[in-house]
Amino acid sequence: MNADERGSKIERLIGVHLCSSAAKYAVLLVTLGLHAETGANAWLLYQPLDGSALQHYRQALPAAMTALGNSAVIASAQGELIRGVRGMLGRTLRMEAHWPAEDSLVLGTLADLERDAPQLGLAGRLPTDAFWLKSVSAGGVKYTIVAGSNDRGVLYGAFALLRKIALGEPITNLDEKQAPYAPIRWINQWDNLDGSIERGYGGRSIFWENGHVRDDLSRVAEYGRLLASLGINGCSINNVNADVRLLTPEYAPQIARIADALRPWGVRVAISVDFGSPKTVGGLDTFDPLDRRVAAWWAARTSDLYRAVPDLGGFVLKADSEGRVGPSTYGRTPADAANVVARALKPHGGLLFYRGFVYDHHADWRNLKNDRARAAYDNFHPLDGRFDDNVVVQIKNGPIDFQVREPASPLFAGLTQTNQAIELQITQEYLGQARAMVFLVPMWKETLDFDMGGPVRELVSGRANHRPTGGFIGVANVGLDDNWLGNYLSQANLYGFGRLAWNPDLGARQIAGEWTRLTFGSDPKVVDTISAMQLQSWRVYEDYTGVLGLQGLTDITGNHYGVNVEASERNGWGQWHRADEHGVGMDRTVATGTGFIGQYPPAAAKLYESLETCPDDLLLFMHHVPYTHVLHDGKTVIQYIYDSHYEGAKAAENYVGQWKSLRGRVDEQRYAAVLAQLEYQAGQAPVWRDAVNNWFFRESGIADEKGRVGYHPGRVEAESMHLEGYTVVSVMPWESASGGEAVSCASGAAPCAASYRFEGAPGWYTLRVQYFDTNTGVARFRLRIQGQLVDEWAAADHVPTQKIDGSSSTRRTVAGIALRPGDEIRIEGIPDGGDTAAIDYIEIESNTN
Ligand code: GCV
Repeated sequence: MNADERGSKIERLIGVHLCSSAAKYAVLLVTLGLHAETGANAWLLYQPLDGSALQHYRQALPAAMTALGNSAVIASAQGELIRGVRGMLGRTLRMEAHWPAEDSLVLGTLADLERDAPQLGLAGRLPTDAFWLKSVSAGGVKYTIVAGSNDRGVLYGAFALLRKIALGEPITNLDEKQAPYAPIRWINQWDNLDGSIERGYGGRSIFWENGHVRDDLSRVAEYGRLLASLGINGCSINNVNADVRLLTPEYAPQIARIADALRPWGVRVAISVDFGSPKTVGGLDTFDPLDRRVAAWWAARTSDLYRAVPDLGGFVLKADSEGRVGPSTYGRTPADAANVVARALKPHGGLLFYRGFVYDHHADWRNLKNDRARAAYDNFHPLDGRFDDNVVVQIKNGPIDFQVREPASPLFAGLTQTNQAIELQITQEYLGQARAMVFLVPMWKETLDFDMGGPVRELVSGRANHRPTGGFIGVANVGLDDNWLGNYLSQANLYGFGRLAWNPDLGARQIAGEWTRLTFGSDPKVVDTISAMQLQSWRVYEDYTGVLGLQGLTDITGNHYGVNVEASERNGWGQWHRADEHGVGMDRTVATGTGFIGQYPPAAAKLYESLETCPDDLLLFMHHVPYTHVLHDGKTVIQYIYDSHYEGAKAAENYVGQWKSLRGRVDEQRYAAVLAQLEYQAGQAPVWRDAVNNWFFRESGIADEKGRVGYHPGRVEAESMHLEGYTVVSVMPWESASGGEAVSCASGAAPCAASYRFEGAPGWYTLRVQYFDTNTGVARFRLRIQGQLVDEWAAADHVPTQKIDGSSSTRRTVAGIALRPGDEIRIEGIPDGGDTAAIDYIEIESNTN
């Protein structure tokens, strides 16, 4: 290979062409040290090293690289090493087509290395997808070997080597073998064929638009790269609420295009299918799983698909759940349903993922013995051992539905002769929807480490019961947004999921630290601050949205986002918390309740059944208690509710200051975007705090012993202000607005104004305007003090509501206002479309600093 050929091959491999001006620009940015980051490369930034680290790794790493094998996956590994080393060390590895006579990086499967380079003495076996990083000397030449059990293992080894450099870990005298904890390390995407994504907060689908696969699949390949860097080896590409069209012949070549884009990264594609397909698209008069024609249809259709995508990973099936048809139509079981599809996949090596999320969403809420939490175990445990060996029962981490805190699903222990996988939700459906910082790894760790006759991680991976397969599935729902998930900080959850799927023994602290270093650089102040914020964020979010196992007190029949304490009650969805004037919590005990606790193995059941031993964090998930019940920490339930909501909201407010301390240490683009996100969260948290606390105060009649609930010094309700054009409206639910009311400017009445005469002491103040930003238009606001315009802004956010409620409630903070007694504080609202420039209140806070 001549120099030009080598050069262009490298460019092809790394997918970059450094034309002269781009190269100059890149150099300039490197010099400045703080690139403007879009987030597209997530944790694969390969930021330039400097100082002694740069010298060290330049010396430690050879100049040349060779690879045994020429598969697309091995080519990805080579390309990634070139890209990463160039980024971090400013050196371009020279590719050698032949066995190198100089110190080199050598890539290959262990089998190829044993065969082609016996002099290295590398022998043995590695588990599937495992890698071995090894420093070897032979004939006076030093080799850094990246060996894999297969091509995928080589790719994972390449990423691991680069990660070591980025994290400042040693790469000399290497002898490190790593094998994945479980075979299944998959992503599910809930993308619809029209390009929308159910519970997706990072933009439109990277796979689909207008009913077909996108022409441009470059983001799919980039996604494959991110997934491969974590060792993720499968991805389902459409919503589990599956579109039946996907099984029609015209989609096979389209699915094949996605598979082609992901294959170089070792990621196998799977699709979600609809159980009614034999009838709806197959033209049969039935989809009864025990009907021979149905079995034949699944077999034929599956074979057709495998002709187009020979390495298809399999199918995901949601049946008899939330309106999806299933085997119950014919009185058949989930095992009957799973097996008929699994048998069609079996000859092709495919897996059938049958979702354990099967429950009745029309349950009678009046019956205190009804309990949705029981459903997965009740439906699947009796069938244990009756599923074929290429069926995997895919079980959500908790028995309800990705709430802010749930116990581990008892079904993990309820299947010992059936493959299973844990389903974790990376997309933050019930956890702030990419608007709140919530690092989910600590939550996932609690579940994976929970002992149910063996830790959950051992049960789901198949290790505990010696199953042929098992593992981890993450619902990611990335989209076309540059940063994939709608904000920069949520990327830590995708990273964390992948790292845990590879090795669930890793700690949350380690994962947070790694991710921060890889994503924001190694400045210790940055690493410490962001890691600390991430590590506290789940508890903070829980503190102001759903404590003591209450789950999220959100609008569960609507957007799953804003506060709505009673939305879960008096309907069939079964997310009841059963709060009334006497007490709160679901009685799930065996003794007096629904019996859910009895689904756990004896030790866990004993722990939860007794009020003495049930952990406070899950108390109200397991028990119904009076508000005066005293927790292990010595507080009453009601006081704990009040305190934690104040603490959570305060901690959310503190994020802003913590983040501001990083100004100049994080590139301006991410700094500004994260700051805006955290300021928004700091304004949402008090909405939750006040709503939940006021609701429980009214219900229980028990006052906050610290006197805060219902008392807000400095707050002036908009409805008590002097109104011009604005009218007072009742807000539903009442707790989502201060005093249950707001003022709204009917369109056509524009502009409206609410004013207030300040009578406090002269001084410096911070003004907070709590207003509502619905997604029905872009209202504008002006703040005047004594006629002087001091701020104006547009309500241009896209919160998931059209209503004046807890979801749209947000705030504007204006610091540094000098007020004198008699000053008029005046807010003018200019409505737009359906956005009525509604205001809840203002808060005037003395600020002498
Ligand atoms: C894809 C919850 C979500 C649904 C989701 C469902 C599931 O109910 O709100 O959007 O549907 O879980 O996991 O199937």
